[in-house]
Amino acid sequence: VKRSKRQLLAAAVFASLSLPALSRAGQENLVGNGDFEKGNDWPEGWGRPQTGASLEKEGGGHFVRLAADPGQEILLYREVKIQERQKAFELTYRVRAAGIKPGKELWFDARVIANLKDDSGESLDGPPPVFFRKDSKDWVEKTVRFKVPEGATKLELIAGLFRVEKGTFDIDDIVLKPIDPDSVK
Ligand SMILES: [Ca+2]
Repeated sequence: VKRSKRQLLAAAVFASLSLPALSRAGQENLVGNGDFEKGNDWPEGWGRPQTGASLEKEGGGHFVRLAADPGQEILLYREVKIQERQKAFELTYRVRAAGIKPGKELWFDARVIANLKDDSGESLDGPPPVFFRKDSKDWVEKTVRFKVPEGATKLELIAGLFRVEKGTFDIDDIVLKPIDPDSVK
């Protein structure tokens, strides 16, 4: 009895150690360096906006801060090629909007957009943008799940400040992973 109990315990410990690793491996992030932890004064793999963007430190990690420059679009941009077998995605990220004063038009705010395009560059139906026109108070985590429309071969990820008058938009932990399309309503 003693022995089998020990075996059981060993199995339980093994399971608790191995399960998170397995699920991480099964959830490969298609946005490399989406947590901005690789790189010195700017994260590797990310184009740097001409003005208003910096890599900041907080709580032992890093995030990107975009700071408003009136009339300017200060954007992080990433393109992901969509594989044939990928029929739906889950996009998650953390953002913090502070002191946002939107610009004149409805879309002149802080927002994160996922554009789906076909080979000719034509935009297809994608998820609605997530936008902020005022403070988020603190970091907020967002999750967007969507199906890949027929013919989509490219996903454009754009996060930034679209001609806002004032404010900062902090971004971290961008994760894009394929999911089962049946899990998206
Ligand atoms: Ca980070």
